[in-house]
Amino acid sequence: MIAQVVPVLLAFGANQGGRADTIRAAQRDLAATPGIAQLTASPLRETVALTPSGPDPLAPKYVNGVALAETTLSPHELLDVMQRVEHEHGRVRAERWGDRTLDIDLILFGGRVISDERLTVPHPRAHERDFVLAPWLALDADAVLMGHGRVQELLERIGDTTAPFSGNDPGTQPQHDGERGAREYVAPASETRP
Ligand code: A4P
Ligand code: MG
Repeated sequence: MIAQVVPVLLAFGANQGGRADTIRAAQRDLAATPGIAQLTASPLRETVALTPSGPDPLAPKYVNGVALAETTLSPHELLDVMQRVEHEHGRVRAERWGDRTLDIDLILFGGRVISDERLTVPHPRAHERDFVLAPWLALDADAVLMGHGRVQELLERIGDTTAPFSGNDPGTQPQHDGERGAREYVAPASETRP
């Protein structure tokens, strides 16, 4: 049987350590994983930490971004890969919405609606998060979030508090993400066809 190729949207967040380097390394790891191809990453944004009691400007800021990709993995196989990559980049699950070196969320898996004990897709909070919508819009001006409509309109409705990330985290190599343009091909397509 030929596996079906499904477009997916992944969201990345980090507010500890070398935030941008960790996200870019995780995206490279995902792009090199069998069954994941055509990974295209958004520019990164710096964002205020959203905590269970609301935005906290005093908490360590996040770097956030999204990536579009294609996969022949099942949703749960993809979640396993995402959680392995989180773990390899030092993610410790301590408290919900707690500070983290890396969080990877599955926002969309093709047109599938999934609701079980491990996975809720489309991601139930994506439509109200500027730190997901803003980088997604930079990647795809026509993006639509299934069940909620155009990303541009959603972002206008909630307001965009995110900022371009062009700085460096202490101890990391200089990078100027904001100058690279909206699309960054993390791995050549020829190397990563599923
Ligand atoms: N899970 C269910 N659905 C999904 C999905 N679509 N994608 C399950 C990924 N995981 C999904 O996740 C807990 C469980 O959710 C997983 O075991 C998986 O089976 P987690 O990553 O261990 O915990 P978490 O991330 O703390 O919880 P949660 O509810 O996923 O939080 P969110 O919604 O990801 O929010 N502020 C800023 N500025 N930027 C951020 O990126 N992120 C969060 C986390 C909070 N505040 C933030 C940011
Ligand atoms: Mg998460």
